[in-house]
Amino acid sequence: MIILKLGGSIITDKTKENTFKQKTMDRLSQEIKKSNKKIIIVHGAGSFGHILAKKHRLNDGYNDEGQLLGFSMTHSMVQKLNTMVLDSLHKQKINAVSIPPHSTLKLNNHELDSMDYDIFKKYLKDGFTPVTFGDVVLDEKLGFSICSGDLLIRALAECFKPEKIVFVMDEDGLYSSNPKTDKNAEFIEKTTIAEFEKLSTKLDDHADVTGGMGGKIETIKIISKMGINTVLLNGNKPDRLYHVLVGENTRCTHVYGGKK
Ligand code: IP8
Repeated sequence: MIILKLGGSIITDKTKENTFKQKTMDRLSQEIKKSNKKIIIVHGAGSFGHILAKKHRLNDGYNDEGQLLGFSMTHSMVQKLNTMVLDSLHKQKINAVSIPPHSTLKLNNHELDSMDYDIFKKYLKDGFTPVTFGDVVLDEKLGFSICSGDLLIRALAECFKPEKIVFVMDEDGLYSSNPKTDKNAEFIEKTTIAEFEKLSTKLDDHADVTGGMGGKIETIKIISKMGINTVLLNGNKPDRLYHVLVGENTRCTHVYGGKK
């Protein structure tokens, strides 16, 4: 089984509120279908979640009543994005079902408090493709906060021990520094957790409320220590996702898991 993260930057235009990249999503859905793999999909919120969440300071938790409408609206927008992702998967006859975090998990001071893993297990067993996403959720200490797709990846990785975790993003993979601002940035094809620990990559892709690329790098370190391999690839380039899903060579970064 594979866990697949569709980054917010690949399925939405992060600079324009609520802009879904339908064509890219449809092509990725085709590649997922063609791979014929058992997959759990996690997608980011992109411009359907981050702009509103920042405006209403939702990751700080409950401070004033005015935030409640912001919470509700953010929830509604990420749910809309999720429906568009599902529609695209359904067009390829993938049996995708939505598992919304706001009703299946709780946080405590930004950390996972409880999560209903059985629902994922049951859907997978019955031949469905569970699709979950970055969402606003209840938080025991803060009232509410944000559950990022990366937090979901960490939790699902620990529970399911997938054969690999695939991050689909808008860069070819990892670089020694930010390729958007540094023309000397070197592409990393393969790395191990030991090498990865030394890497001081600063690849901030916009100021996400949940940490941008910095958050992703932390997540990959945690996953690698579980002994799970991670692959990062560019979803704007046709067929790369398909090649990675079926284990064929393509341009991407492999982070080999291991206890060090
Ligand atoms: O895009 C964030 O999820 P992410 C969720 O996976 C919200 O970081 C609501 C901003």
